Amino acid sequence: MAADPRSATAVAHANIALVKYWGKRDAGLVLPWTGSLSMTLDAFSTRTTVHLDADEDRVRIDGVPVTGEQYRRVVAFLDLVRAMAGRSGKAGKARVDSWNTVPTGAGLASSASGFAALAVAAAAAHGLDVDPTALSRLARRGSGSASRSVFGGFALWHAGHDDASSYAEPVPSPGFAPAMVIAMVDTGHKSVSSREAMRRTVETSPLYRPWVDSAAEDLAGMLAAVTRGDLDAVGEIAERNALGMHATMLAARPAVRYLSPATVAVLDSVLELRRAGVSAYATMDAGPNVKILCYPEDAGRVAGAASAASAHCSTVVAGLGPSAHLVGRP
Ligand code: 2P0
Repeated sequence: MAADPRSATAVAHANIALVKYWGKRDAGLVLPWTGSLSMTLDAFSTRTTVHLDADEDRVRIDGVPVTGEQYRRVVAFLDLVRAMAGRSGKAGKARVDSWNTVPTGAGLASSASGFAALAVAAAAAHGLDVDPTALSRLARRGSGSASRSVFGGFALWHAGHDDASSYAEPVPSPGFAPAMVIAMVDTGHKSVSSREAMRRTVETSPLYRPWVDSAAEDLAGMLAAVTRGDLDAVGEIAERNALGMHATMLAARPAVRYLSPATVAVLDSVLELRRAGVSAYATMDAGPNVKILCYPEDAGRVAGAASAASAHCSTVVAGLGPSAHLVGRP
């Protein structure tokens, strides 16, 4: 039995994958088919407080009570933490209060920062003594990409083959601190969840297996490029990996298409920048927004080009963000 029930607050930041996670081989344990590598951002975070003083689990995001599937997902995660702490029944029921600076469910990694913050806060509230690897494995059970938001800077999520071997770890990148321009063309809630989209892609897309095969080469190349701080190599691999991921879902049955005309207009602006000699490379996740990797000194020009490309595009310039961490007792 762990220490007496208490409260904890944690902050975690969003991460954007440069080599993507897309598809599970074990949905229960959230084991991916491929390894992935990401950059944690200093923009977009989640701050979550867990109080172990409730009769039933209560969850609020941005002040609004969470219900339905989203609630069940959080409760299943809290059950995991309770099991780790040796608590069962009513013991350890939680009040969870979460505040996002990420638009929720818009392909801007809200579940990554959300479950990383929840993992850190819930483990601390239960008095669990867990190292970063164990926290990463725990966060993974909430949402795959959350395994990477446990770490700041660059993080590599090893696909692994079971619960113990599937975790993220930091990738040292001395002196390499690119900017990422987030070009938001639509922050509305996505029509198909990434969870459903990747399930459909794995089960029905004839392009899925070739993408998995190519991902191993992308991951090895990305690891080397990040380690030596080669922005152009990082960008080239990130862009081809993301376009390939979207190709797999376009070929799913029925197709999943997150990319909109505004996405394509911003992608065109990135190509134009490269033709003009600017190192700028795009990646897109489960939504229409575009994330553009560049040197910090070019970020203003890149943001301007993206804004000019699409009428409703707003931009945020991000750098490397910190690890998920506790922020003291509420
Ligand atoms: C990624 N994405 O690597 C990829 C690229 C979206 C596109 O991880 O089902 O919310 O909770 O494990 O982590 C989004 O998927 O999915 C995601 P679950 P998650 O960032």
